[in-house]
Amino acid sequence: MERTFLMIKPDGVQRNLVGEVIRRFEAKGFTLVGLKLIKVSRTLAEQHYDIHKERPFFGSLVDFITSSPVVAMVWEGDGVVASARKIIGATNPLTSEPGTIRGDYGVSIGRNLIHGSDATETAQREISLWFTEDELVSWEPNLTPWLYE
Ligand code: IDP
Repeated sequence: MERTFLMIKPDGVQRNLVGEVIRRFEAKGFTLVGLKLIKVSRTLAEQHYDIHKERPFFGSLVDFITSSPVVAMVWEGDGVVASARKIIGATNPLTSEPGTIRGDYGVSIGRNLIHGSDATETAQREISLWFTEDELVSWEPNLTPWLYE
């Protein structure tokens, strides 16, 4: 079953949106297989956003991600990587569709509430960067037959 990595960023935690974000993914029918609240180290933030290291916003992005706790999560389900990106919405909350997390709760690109892996390969890299194998729980929800034919 496909897995993706999601991180509720410091603004999402500070704005008390942790429950709302988790509610949306639970209600959709995805399965939570890993969850932790952490204060991110600079090393981890820099590794996570390595692809953006030459961008002008890299320093402020790392400052922001390390400024206050984040909620790191792994979710499982058919097509969860692409579906989570749709639930999250476009990078700039001002142009994210209403109904998406960023579209409903954000107003600025540097405070866009949540990260979601952009492809299955990225998801694998991010899951192993943020979680050890024994922090992930494989389980079969009783709801499965009511979610999948
Ligand atoms: P994504 O989070 O939608 O995948 P990316 O382009 O991978 O978007 O950018 C990673 C993160 O970097 C964004 O979520 C946002 O927090 C930040 N970011 C991207 N572009 C800008 C910018 O132009 N100014 C400030 N922050 C940015």
